[in-house]
Amino acid sequence: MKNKKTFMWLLLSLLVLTGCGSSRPVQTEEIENEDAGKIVVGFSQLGAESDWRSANTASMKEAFGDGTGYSLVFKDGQQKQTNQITAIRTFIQQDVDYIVLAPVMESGWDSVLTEAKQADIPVILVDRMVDVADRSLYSCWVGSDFELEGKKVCEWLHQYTLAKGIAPEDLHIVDLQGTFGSTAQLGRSRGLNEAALEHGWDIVALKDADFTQEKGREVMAQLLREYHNINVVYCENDNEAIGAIKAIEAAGLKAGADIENGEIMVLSFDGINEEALSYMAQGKIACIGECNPHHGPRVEALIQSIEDGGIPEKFNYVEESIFSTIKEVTTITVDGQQYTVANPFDN
Ligand code: GZL
Repeated sequence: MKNKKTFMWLLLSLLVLTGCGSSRPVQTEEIENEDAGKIVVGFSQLGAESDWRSANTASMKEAFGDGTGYSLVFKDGQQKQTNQITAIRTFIQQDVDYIVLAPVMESGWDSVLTEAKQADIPVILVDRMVDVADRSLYSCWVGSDFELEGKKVCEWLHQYTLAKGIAPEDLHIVDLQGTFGSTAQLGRSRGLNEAALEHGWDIVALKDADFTQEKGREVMAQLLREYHNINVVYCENDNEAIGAIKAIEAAGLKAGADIENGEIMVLSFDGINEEALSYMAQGKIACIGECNPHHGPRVEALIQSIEDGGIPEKFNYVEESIFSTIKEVTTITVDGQQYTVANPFDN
């Protein structure tokens, strides 16, 4: 990929310097002197909705930033698929070497990724997945197993109820779902649904809280007005959990693990947000399923593998832990694999 771009740049520079071709000075965005010889990466990030997303963006900008052999063209989709599709079309026009996409939702990518394929530009997916008929539309994907994340947090909850002698039918759970239709939401919601069916838990309600703090607060406040038996809230990310805790406390209730004495147990995902971790230290968040945002180095390694003529693994999962300060549950087993529950404050 790089050689093709370098040749084109040199040819064009020659034309401009010798006065051949157009007399107009070349005024296009993609032909920047300092980009010559660099691998140009167009990154369509879905938004800036959460601390996890900010950490993911920082990781990508570090991996492809100044001083690396790359030139990064970054576009923030502001959580709208139409913006991401426009960004990809811009990358195609700019004839970047690679397109990296963190898709806001799974559906709706077939035509624009077909355009990228027809332009012979490899697409690498990061974080979430796309649901396309033709998997050759992307070279590879790196991210988390979101259903496993959900299974781990739910197994932690199951082990907690066993340790405390809480009957499964006494759990009344609300699911504050992430951005509806995103891979993270689909996987984490599936994990809860399967555990509830297996253990006989009561799922009181499921509501889209879009991975944001404000929506988490708003949705939890509404649910507390509608239902008076909620004793577990399953937040599909930390920002939602912070919002839910603010709603719980605004309603004069208490976030905590003492379900039998009226506290509302808060479960969450990510483990990035300092405020969420401080809530865990205060006992307001009982368990967090880790979700690793540091994909920059992994995406860079995949690009290098392709540059070196290799064919990377199609799906590349990151290792993740589970966090809690509650001593009753120290290990969990999911799908035959044992996981140690880590206390994030143990140094
Ligand atoms: C998970 C990622 C999710 C995070 C949220 O990989 O897609 O989106 O869990 C973020 O915090 O908004």
